[in-house]
Amino acid sequence: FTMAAGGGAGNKTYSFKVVLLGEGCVGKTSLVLRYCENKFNDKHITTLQASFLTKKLNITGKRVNLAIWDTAGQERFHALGPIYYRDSNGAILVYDITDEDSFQKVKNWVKELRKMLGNEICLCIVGNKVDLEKERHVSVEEAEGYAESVGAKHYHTSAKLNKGIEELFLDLCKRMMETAQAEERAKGNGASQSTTSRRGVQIVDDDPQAATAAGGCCSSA
Ligand SMILES: Nc1nc2c(ncn2[C@@H]2O[C@H](COP(=O)(O)OP(=O)(O)OP(=O)(O)O)[C@@H](O)[C@H]2O)c(=O)[nH]1
Ligand SMILES: [Mg+2]
Repeated sequence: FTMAAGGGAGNKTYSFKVVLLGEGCVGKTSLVLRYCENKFNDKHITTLQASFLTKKLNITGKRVNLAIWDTAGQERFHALGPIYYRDSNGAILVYDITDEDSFQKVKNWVKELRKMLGNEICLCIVGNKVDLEKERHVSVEEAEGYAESVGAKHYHTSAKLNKGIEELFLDLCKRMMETAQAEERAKGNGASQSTTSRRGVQIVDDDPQAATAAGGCCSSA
């Protein structure tokens, strides 16, 4: 099928997997909880291994199911990273703007992801805790310049004040949709097997007869 099958836009459901990575205590869980449940907890409850939440969106008439994987930042869990990022469509690399080391950690994740996955994953670099602007230790210019230099987009968020989070996920979804559409077109043009299935993207047509599940996917949809 093609993107236009079934009479035009509005009849597709995209399923994307997104992973959050970053040092402990930068606010990964807080960002996900704010986004999915509009909750915020002042206490730091360390994530063990990883946890998973889902979110449904409708973007210009197209349904998007997000599976959001919140990973543990503690160094002892680092080796589990590949389990969660391997088949992700997008990665959100979070640092705390008051903590320089956490920004260095983002750079390490970028290196690892580019090495393991190449350019096929949409990267977001997120400076969280912008409500603590007075204690900022990572310069905006440096962070944005770095993001641009590695082909990532940079965002400023506060899970505490619910700032920048909707924009972050919406923008990421749009980028992942563009990537999926480009891959679909490539497939339609007779290009070799798309990498879509490897990365777990699934585009399902509403028409059950035309429905196509593009390979093994993390989604239960
Ligand atoms: N001021 C402020 N504090 C925040 C913000 N986001 C998170 N926090 C606090 O930072 C601490 C750590 O937040 P978590 O979301 O648990 O951090 P995490 O990155 O999931 O940590 P690990 O699970 O250990 O990797 C908590 O005390 C949060 O309340 C924010 O935007 N502003
Ligand atoms: Mg956590």
